Amino acid sequence: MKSIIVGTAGHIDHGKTALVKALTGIDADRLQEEKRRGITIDLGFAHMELPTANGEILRLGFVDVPGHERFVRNMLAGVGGIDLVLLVIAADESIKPQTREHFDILQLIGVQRGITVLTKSDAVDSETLDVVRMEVEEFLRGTFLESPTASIVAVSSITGAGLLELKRTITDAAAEITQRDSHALARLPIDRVFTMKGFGTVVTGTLISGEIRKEEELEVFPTGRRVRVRGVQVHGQAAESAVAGQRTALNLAGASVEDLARGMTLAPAATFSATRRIDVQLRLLASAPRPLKNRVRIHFHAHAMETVAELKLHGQMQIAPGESAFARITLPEPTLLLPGDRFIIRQFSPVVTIGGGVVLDAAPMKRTAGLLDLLSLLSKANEEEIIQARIMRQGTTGITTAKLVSETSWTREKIGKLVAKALTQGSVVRMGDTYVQGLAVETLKSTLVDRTAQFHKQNPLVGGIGREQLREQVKVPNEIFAAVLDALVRARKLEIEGDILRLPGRGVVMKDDEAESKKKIEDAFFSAGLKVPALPEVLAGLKLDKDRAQKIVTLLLREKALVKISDGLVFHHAALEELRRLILARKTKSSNIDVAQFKELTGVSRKYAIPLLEYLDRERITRRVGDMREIL
Ligand SMILES: Nc1nc2c(ncn2[C@@H]2O[C@H](COP(=O)(O)OP(=O)(O)OP(=O)(O)O)[C@@H](O)[C@H]2O)c(=O)[nH]1
Ligand SMILES: [Mg+2]
Repeated sequence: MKSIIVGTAGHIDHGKTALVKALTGIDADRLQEEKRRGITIDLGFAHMELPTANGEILRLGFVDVPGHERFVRNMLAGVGGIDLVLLVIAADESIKPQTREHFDILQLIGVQRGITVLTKSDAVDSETLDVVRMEVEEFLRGTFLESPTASIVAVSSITGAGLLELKRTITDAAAEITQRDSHALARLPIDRVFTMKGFGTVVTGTLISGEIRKEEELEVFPTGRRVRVRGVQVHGQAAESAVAGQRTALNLAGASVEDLARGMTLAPAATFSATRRIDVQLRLLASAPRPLKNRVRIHFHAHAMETVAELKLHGQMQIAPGESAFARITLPEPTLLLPGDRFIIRQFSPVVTIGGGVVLDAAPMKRTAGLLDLLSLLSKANEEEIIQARIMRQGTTGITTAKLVSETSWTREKIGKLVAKALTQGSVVRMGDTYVQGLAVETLKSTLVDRTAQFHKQNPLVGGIGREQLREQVKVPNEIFAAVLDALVRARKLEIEGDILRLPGRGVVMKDDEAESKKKIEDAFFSAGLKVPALPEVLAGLKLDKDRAQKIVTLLLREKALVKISDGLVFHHAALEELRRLILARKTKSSNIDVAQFKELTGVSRKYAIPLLEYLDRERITRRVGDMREIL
């Protein structure tokens, strides 16, 4: 069963609501004030089912919009999700201002299919009807409603003339419409919020993509509130789920009517993020009263939301009526918008529709080099290229699948398929859950090798560069750094020992005086046994400057010839081995030793005894028990 949304459009009093009623039997004017004044103020809804030529059932959800020029903003809130438009033109009045404005909006929003309905055919004679038909054909020339691609049907909602033909035309047109993707991630722009006795909070909207099931957890944008779907209704009947292209009512747990409003959007929890900046492709209507300047305030409408926003043209100071441009729109509040979303802009004052367009990027980056190229690529809609461009612009930072999902609204599966070829070709590399451009990885590899070589050159007395120190220099996420390092080690471009990275075969390069000093330091500690000299004294006796001498000590510590047991207290490892033997030998006599006995056994002063005993504790040769040590 196919579900599509039919919207009305057209000038005030041209018979939109009457037509919906004649088709569906439902009066879409639900407000008291509407009934009293005989005009539509806000969106109205209706539904019906029609059998198609091949015997299937077509489910139609209707969105009836107001024609009054003061309520265009309400019309805009409803027009977002429609698949098929009925452009209503009264035969006794022909084309009027809101016929034009609504039709402009439909084209800017990108509505692809529609039927032009000449209403009130009973109110005119056949000659007049023919004249109006010709005027209308002229008006529609070159647009998506041009005949014979789209039909013009004359009806009377009073006599019922033409209604059967219109129904047939609707089912024919519906057959040409591809059902919205119910496997995509769900998005429901909210157009109504109310409470219902026995149900609690209810929201309605046109489900523009995906599917929403009972018991599902959803996130409210932009507030971030989590809600649970207690119940789903489609066309006034309880259902297990609603799918894209259906007018949908949800009974929600976790939010009251005060927490929700028209313009908010429901989407799967923890999947998307709201944004305040979007890059767009924009078209100024040929009928716009003046050129569009850079940095102007405009009224911005997308889905069911509207706000005042700032518009900045990319690389242009202004555009003339009828022209297109790339632009950045800055919104006052974070909003859930995604590439492909359509929007309308209206002049700040006086308020008239002047243009509209499509969102290209709802996660624009700060760096602007190559921005126009990127936007032109994003506007061409080659999905493989779009994914690659989104990976590429992140450089060596890469981008996770989750972030790609939130940037594109494509599912993980779809993204997986779109990068598959690039992965085999190596133009994209996958590291954990992060995709990185192949070229960026290669650049990173040579940077790491270069930096290591540079380090060797500047620090000949150090065996290699610390892992973290190198990562700090290149500033890439740990996951990517680790993976690239691993690849370099496997390719024998780098060696790693503990936390130290070096070029293969490289290590400390010592000059003669340095080698001599190294030997002197080691000898001094070796011959001292446990009665070690103070380190600064030893270093002072060398011919080297302090800095190089300190590096040699670090080298000896790293080679484990010397061992540091506390601040400023260093021993030769042979002396500590000897100590270990002494202690273990004592165990044959007694399993305990106190500080005095330790001093006697080793001949060291108290100043050394305590740190040495603590060292032995750490090494698990002894264990402190009160004032004593137990030998383990
Ligand atoms: N004679 C005749 N009158 C019609 C026909 N359709 C609608 N009307 C009348 O035209 C008037 C306006 O009809 P609506 O359906 O409310 O017009 P609308 O386009 O919904 O108006 P807005 O929603 O306010 O823009 C009403 O008085 C209707 O009875 C028709 O086919 N023939
Ligand atoms: Mg109406």
